[in-house]
Amino acid sequence: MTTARSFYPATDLNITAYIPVVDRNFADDVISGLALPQKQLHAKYFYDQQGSDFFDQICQLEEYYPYQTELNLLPIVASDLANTFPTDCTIVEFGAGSLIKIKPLLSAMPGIRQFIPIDISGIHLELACQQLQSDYPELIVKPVVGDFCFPVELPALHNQQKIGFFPGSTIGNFCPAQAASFLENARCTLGPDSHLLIGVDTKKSPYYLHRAYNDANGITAKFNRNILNRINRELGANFEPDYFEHYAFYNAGQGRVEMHLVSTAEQVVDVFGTAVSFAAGESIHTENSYKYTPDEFCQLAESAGWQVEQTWLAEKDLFATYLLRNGN
Ligand code: AVJ
Repeated sequence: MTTARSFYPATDLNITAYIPVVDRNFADDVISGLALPQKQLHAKYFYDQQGSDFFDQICQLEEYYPYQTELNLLPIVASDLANTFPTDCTIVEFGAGSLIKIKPLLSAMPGIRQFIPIDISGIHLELACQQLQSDYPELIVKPVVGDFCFPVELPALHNQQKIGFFPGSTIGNFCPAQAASFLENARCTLGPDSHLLIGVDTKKSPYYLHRAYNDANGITAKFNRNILNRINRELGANFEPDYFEHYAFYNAGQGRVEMHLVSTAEQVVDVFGTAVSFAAGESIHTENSYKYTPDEFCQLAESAGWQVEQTWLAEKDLFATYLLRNGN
């Protein structure tokens, strides 16, 4: 109920092959997003196989500080947490991607028995799990392909201590109200006495933020445009990605980096049988990446029923990790 199947068995027709069908959720979201006065696409649709690969390349960029900054902080977090969670813990990671950030936790916290990574990109997740399993043969790995924008059904978790893990400031893709409801949902999913370890990008110099989303090699631009290629591939549209410019800037009033794709010409695109027209200079808003001061984030977490137990700030306050506790 959380993920749309993109294939179904054609048993009625007595054919053994699976017939690909268009993912209705994706198609409907794209059509309705492009019908808005400010055209928009949901950032979760960046992450097909190709988009997940581009995102991995972004993480290797010197300009994209959140990745390496958080990765440097996690061994410290993990050694602080080793005593808090000594035995029989299950970690549930939301938006697990390439499964790199779980490694410092697994290495320093022997109490982690079981790992449940949730990701929207099935093939990417499967490959990453195989790799992780060979590095940590004792670990029980139970991947779940799903969209954590909706409540995700987890495998039965009996009496283990549950720790949610949501690194990378992925929460920044939600607007604050959605972020609060994500946090509430996660609290219900994880249950009483659970914890949530969450990485959140901080507010900082707009120059520094701008650089992180406008890298010199244009990888972020490729990542941004890939969403149009994906729509072409999966929904049979005829976007000409070269006629859309990557545009990213820090919107200080909203406290977020915005990414857009700006049409360089007046054009009409056929999307799944719907004609979508663009004026020259008109944009599709493809991503928000909200930044929070520690005070702002603690308030948000508390409004969603979590208590903030511990805060770790990276060098120069470039990034923050919080340990939240479900008091209920
Ligand atoms: C994965 C959503 C945290 O917002 O910084 C990176 C995605 N977009 N470069 C972010 C992203 C452009 C990233 N998140």
